[in-house]
Amino acid sequence: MPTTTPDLQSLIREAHHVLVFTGAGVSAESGIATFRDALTGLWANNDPQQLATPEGFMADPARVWGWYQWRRQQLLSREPNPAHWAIAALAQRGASVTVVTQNVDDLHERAGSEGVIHLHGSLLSTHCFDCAIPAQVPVDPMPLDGAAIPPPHCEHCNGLLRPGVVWFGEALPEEAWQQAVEAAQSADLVLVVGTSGLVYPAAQIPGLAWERGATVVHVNTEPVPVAAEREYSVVGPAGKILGGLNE
Ligand code: BJW
Ligand code: ZN
Repeated sequence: MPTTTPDLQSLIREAHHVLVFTGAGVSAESGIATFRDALTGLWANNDPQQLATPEGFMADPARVWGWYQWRRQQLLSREPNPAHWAIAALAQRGASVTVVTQNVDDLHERAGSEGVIHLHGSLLSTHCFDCAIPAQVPVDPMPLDGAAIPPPHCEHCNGLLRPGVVWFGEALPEEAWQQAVEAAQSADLVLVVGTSGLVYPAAQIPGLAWERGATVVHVNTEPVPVAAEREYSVVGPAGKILGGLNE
């Protein structure tokens, strides 16, 4: 088991294809709550069965819609942090870079990353729960607090509109998943940034790359157990660790 800290600068310099696989931790320093952090995580105070499943939506659509509208409004007032900027800047260094994110925010895009692959959808998109046709829903002008708001109806079938995110028990978007698998198969370096790696199938992506010979580096505020050769854990906030790469 490698115990040394990897020289990230040289790993990046030598890589041909860098896959950056991100989770909620990459946006934590932008003020967006993670899911599973003990005190501040969204699931510390909310039941994911009620808020992030199709069954939860059917049981109480207004509660779920209100909660997501509040998160969407909050996202609009947040900014990319040094981790997002550093990830976008990797593409200027010569290597090809693919960003695969589990996040439903748009902070990678706002920092300048192109072609970001979203495995769990987007807080900013909306579609019909029944017919799946996309819809445009303006942001609420009034400040929200997460309280219940009845969702608007679909103009095609009168079904209820829902947020464009992937809930538990739902399939990941097919094209995004295929692109992520292909990126994992051709990457020679994977930076796994700010994810607990608990949610499947997304969590398989770093391992797929590792099986094909890639080096895997976890950047996380918590130590990540590494059982393998070519696998490292760098402990610290993503903004500090990755932001430091461009200094
Ligand atoms: C920092 C930091 C800083 C903090 N710097 N680091 C039993 C076993 C295995 C699987 C299953 C099972 N039972 C059910 C399943 C399947 C299920 C699953 O995996 N469940 C597990 C939880 C057990 N998966 C699914 O249901 C998926 N779909 C599926 O399997 O479909 C099958 C199917 C096929 C065909 C037809 C139909 C169905 C879908 C999963 C969808 C996940 N959705 C969510 C919500 C999105 C919407 C929303 O935002 O509300 O996605 S859940 C939530 O978890 C969100 C995230 O993308 C995802 C991953 O979380 P992430 O990003 O890792 O965040 P955290 O909070 O967990 O971790 C943050 C990390 O950052 C921590 O490590 C911190 O230490 C670190 N950190 N600050 C660096 N500054
Ligand atoms: Zn519809």
